Parts: sequence; structure tokens; C-alpha cells
Amino acid sequence: MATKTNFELSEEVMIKHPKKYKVYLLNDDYTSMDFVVDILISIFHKSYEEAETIMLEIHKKDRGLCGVYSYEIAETKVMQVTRKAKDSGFPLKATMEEE
Ligand code: TYC
Repeated sequence: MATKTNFELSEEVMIKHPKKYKVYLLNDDYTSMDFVVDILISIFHKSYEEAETIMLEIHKKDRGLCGVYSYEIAETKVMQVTRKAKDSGFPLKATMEEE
């Protein structure tokens, strides 16, 4: 079998190990706790109990992990949070970072 070029090897790595992105919600003083729980249920598909735990973690530690996704899905989640928060008059923010 012919030896694979570095390019072929790196393509193979990219296909088998696509980068993943962590999405976090950030704490602030104005967004209501109920709204954050609702975001975690509706956008991040958490149960009510999980959502409450994550919301309280953010409230105490300033940010909380909501999920790990491909780049496109993570970007969409961040946009959905920003839009829903803006529409409801809350300053809630989400961020994403490479895992
Ligand atoms: N700190 C907010 C309050 O006391 C609640 C809150 C929790 C806001 C999590 C944002 O991502 C957040 N009302």
C-alpha cells in the first residue's frame, strides 16, 4: 500500500476527530433565574432539574457549561440565546470555546 502523504493523514484526522465547542452561559445581575432555566430547557434540551442545577452554578461561579457541539451547532445555540434574551429584554450572554 502506498504511503499516505501528510495532507492525507491530516484530512483523515479532521474527518475522524472534528473539533468540538463548549457553549457556556454567563452570569449577570438582571436576567431572571426562571428565564435562564427556560433557555436551558428549550435551547439546550435539559430536564427541569438539570436546568436548575446549571443555572445555580452560573449564578454562583459566573459561568456554566451548557453543552458541547460541532462549530455550526454551537454557533446556532449562541445566536438563539442572544435572540431570545434580546426579545425578552434580558442581557443574558452565551459564549463558545474550542474544547
Ligand atoms: N444572577 C441572576 C439573578 O440573580 C440569575 C442568572 C443566572 C443570570 C444565570 C444569568 O446565566 C445566568 N437574577
